[in-house]
Amino acid sequence: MPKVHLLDYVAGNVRSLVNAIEKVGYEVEWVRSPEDVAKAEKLILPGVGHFGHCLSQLSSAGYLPALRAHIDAGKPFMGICVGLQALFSTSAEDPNCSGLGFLPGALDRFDDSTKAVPHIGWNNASCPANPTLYGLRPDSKYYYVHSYKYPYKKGELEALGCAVATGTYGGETFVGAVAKGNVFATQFHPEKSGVAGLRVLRAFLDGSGAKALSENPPKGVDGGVDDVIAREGLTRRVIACLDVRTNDQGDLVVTKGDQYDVREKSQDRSVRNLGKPVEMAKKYYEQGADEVTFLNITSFRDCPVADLPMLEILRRTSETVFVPLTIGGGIRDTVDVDGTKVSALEIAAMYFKSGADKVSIGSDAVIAAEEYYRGGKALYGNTAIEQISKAYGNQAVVVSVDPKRVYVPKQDATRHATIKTKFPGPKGEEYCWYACTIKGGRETRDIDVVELTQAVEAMGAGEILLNCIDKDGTNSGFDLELITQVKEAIKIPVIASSGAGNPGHFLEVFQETTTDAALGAGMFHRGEYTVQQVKDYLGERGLVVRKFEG
Ligand code: 1PR
Repeated sequence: MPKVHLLDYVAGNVRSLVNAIEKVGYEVEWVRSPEDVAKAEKLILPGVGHFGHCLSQLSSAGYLPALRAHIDAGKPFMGICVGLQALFSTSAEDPNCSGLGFLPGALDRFDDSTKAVPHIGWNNASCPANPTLYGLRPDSKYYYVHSYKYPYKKGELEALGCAVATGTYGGETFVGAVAKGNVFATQFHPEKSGVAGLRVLRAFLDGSGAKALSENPPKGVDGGVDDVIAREGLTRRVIACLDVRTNDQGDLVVTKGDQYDVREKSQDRSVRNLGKPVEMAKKYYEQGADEVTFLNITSFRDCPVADLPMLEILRRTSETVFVPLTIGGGIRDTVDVDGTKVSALEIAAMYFKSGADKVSIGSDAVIAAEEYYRGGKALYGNTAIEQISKAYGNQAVVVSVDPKRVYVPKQDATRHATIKTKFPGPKGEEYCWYACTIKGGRETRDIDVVELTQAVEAMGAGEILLNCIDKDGTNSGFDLELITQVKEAIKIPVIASSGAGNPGHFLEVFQETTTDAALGAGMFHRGEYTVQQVKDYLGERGLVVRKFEG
């Protein structure tokens, strides 16, 4: 197999990139020292996390001169995500740190006054002057996850000889991909962008992208993307969620509860078995799921360090599923069966190395948020959320919330953030608040969803997976009131979850709330609807969705 060198300077969560490279027929050779860069013909610099962290790591390990030399020698170079950002001079994310300076200019942060930041999801990378630049297609969508971006100014980079593809999010047009000579970089993750992304990787690896660019060179200032053409491209994300647990025979199965009760109603009360995790994840990927989430729902009892089958599930899934994979359950400091202490960060690292792109933290986030308020909102950097987001970036940390309605007769009957509900309680109560629970809903805590989500946002969580125990498995639609309350409280993206029973429920949650994504489980597992049917339904009604490319 032909080879490509990969510079994994950060934390080792590049498993999905390695899988994608292998999928398109190349073998990864690891760069272990600056001397290895000189040996590389084709080099990929992936990037995760923080600009400053990335650049200072590269700098202290002596990589910067080697990277510049590789680029100056005219050898193929590809940067991904922070790997694109590293090509610029500076970033507002860490003004004290310099980039490679291959391109002039400073990155800035998305404006979060009117939209969720980070920008997470599927968006365009379109280059009207060169529509097939490195395998890009105008109608394809690519998976982005970033808070900082290079703002696109028509003609600026083109005047320097670049071909530029852009995306637009909340009125801000940014550089989605840039190519100049031997250098190509994407802000999006090709390895997580399904078939569309694999095409881009292949175009870099087999040299066809660079060849086509030399035959159809950038058109200078005239090749710029017109503001009028730049259109809002972020799609509505539809996520398939698989609750996984060990059944009574000891096998890991996909299950699904009704209000978190996953046992059959029949007399034997066995764990409901809806199928095999790896096969089902692949099926949803092929139906067009924009992300797949695994929740290991017995993990609050079982130590995940011993839970090698779950790691194996991730490894196998990431070989065939090229969209983001999230894994939740049991991410907290723990003690292994042999008495060894294992930190949440170490557990997360195992999951990332096995192919996860994000980890989802449930119970431990609630405990951490309670301590945050007890300590007067002080942050000490010692929570799982802070440690994992520092090492892998905010985008890698999802907090899964399991709230339950608590009805009250009056708005001020509790210290908690109440809402007036259209669905009064059993005694006609017109107000309710949402209490957070831990251990899969078994224990209710005195903290509400507003408090929890604001605390974890402050700690560095990048996204909220907002379940609702009252709605879970009911097929009666999402809890729009809950979603609205949480969306108003925070800036990070929210995934609406629990209650989806048909495509109309997805349309409703996207139209009636500002949710950033919506997740379904039971309706997909029971075969009532496919992911594709949901997306077709949304698309037919004018919502922007990603079409699956086979
Ligand atoms: O607390 O960090 O160990 O994480 C445990 C994780 O497992 C949490 O994310 C928690 O939500 C989840 N969990 C624990 N017990 C259950 C259970 O069902 N008994 N599942 C459980 C949560 C909720 C959703 C579900 C949606 C959509 N499942 O993921 O998929 O409600 O369902 P629907 O579309 O069929 O209505 P920790």
